[in-house]
Amino acid sequence: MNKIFVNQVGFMPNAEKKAVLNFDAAGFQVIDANGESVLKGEATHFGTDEISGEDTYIADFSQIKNQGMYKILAGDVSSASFFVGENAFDKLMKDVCKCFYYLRCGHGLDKKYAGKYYHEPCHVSKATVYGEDVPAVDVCGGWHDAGDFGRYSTAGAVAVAHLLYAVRFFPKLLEVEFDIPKVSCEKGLLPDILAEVKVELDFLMKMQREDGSVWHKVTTFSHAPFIMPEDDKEELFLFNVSSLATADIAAVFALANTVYGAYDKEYAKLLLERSLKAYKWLEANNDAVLFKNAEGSNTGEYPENEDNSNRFWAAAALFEATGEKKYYQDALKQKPFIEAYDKGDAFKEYTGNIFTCFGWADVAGLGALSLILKDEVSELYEFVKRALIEEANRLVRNSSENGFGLCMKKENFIWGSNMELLKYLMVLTVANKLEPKAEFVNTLTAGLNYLLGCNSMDVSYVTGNGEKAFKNPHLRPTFAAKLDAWPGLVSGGPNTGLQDERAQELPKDTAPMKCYIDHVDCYSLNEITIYWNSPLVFVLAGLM
Ligand code: G3I
Ligand code: 9MR
Ligand code: ZN
Repeated sequence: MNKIFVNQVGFMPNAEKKAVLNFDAAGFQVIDANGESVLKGEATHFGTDEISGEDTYIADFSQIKNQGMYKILAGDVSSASFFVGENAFDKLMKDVCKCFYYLRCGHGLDKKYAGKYYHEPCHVSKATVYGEDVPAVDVCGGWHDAGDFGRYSTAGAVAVAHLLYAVRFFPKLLEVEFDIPKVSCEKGLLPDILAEVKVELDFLMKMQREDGSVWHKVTTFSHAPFIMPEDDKEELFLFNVSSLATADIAAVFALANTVYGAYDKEYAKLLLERSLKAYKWLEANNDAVLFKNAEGSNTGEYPENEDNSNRFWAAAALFEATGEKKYYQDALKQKPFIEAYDKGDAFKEYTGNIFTCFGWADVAGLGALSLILKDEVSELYEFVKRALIEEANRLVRNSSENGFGLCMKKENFIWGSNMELLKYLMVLTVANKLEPKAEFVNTLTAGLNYLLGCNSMDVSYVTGNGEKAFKNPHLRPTFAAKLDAWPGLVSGGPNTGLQDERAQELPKDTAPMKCYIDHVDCYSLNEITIYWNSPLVFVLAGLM
């Protein structure tokens, strides 16, 4: 079918603006809200690329700078409408941030803020320590991870990190208000983003044992059916501690110490104490303590093969927070291990430089961000700075290989491909701060365009944002309550792995960009998680 793919949300006035046609039109026009044609142009033929399988034509309408709503017309085909203006992403940013509030676990959501998405207190019972004969533990609070009700320490720490690094790099994020309950602190009220993040930090503190180590996760034994969170009354289990979770928590508490220090000295002090306590445990336990699901349990595993990138991040974050050289030396010691591991990983060539990875498993990139913030010239600083810039250059090169200007290769279309993309957009954001370059900004813009509708599925991967936004996330509460999904959720996106039953109905030779179905059953294509929303906050904060 003839289609015009375009970012369905909007563009900043000075941004490069491109749409993609999958047919040969005589020309295209940009139509404003009054139906007037404001620009006529020719689309350039790019050809067929392997990620979309479409024969693409690129329509450049960068000249459109006046604020307003527009759409593109070519022959008898019309695109979705979109906005051009300085505040193009204001609603999107608020929506994306508010999702963390809707995912809160524990004390229930207040109707005043949650409206129809209100729910009763959930998962408030104490959790049994799996396989140990000790009293049950209160770990009430935090955010549900995703479409499921699990709460996982490494995933939570990484989501918090994206948000707090965003605050550090782009303090304007502190001004974003998204209608959540206010929280007092020594200096008055916390900015909304910090009030929301504190919910997860408080929970993560409860996940830390007396000895400093951190439980990998708290979940029921098996995933709940599609019911409301308050109806999930199965026993909660705290599964084993891992050095992965312990290192990630040491890192994120060190980062939070700096951010919260400006608002609440007592809270910041507590965060640093907890970070140091986790770090001491790591020092006393040099061998990696990895994680495997208990026999028969099917909740998220978040497995990792090594803990070097986690220890690197913890050391770098503590170096940044305290200035103590010892932590710098520790980070430096991890570098060769991470490099050796990276060399042995067949996946490397697709994910890019491991020191620029910000995912739930490879967290060395988060350590890099701490070193960049520290801004102290050193071997490691120079190394990560170059890694970020070289990776950004690689992404620019990737973007010339397809009609969508997308910085992804076919191998990036795995479970959570939209996060692969968002991680790349974070790299481009930081690289552009280090060494501003038009190509970095244009590649970033094209990536955001893809997420918001300029893709061969013709869909915006953020709920409630865009005329053709996806509608059926794999998400328990809204499905159980028979409600539309709340706005601002980022879908996992296309995944050639087709790792759920319904996804397997797609033909085997489906192009990577089209390995997607907007169906609630498709957890490997259409789930949502906290750490797919958080990098979008980082990227939007950068654009602000
Ligand atoms: O690292 C491998 C690579 O070597 C391989 O070539 C490539 C292609 O298959 O896959 C890479 O591994 C993928 C891995 O994620 C790393 O990104 C796996 O295939 C893929 O199955 C795995 O998916 C993870 C999924 O859980 C299943 O474990 C997702 O990243 C992760 O986001 C997701 O997390 C779930 C939680 O378990 C439970 N809560 C919901 C959440 C989101 O779906
Ligand atoms: O709903 C679960 C989702 O959050 C997870 O990402 C996914 C993989 O762990 O598992 C989903 O639960 C499915 C379970 O694994 C198998 N039976 C069907 C469940 C979804 O309805
Ligand atoms: Zn809950």
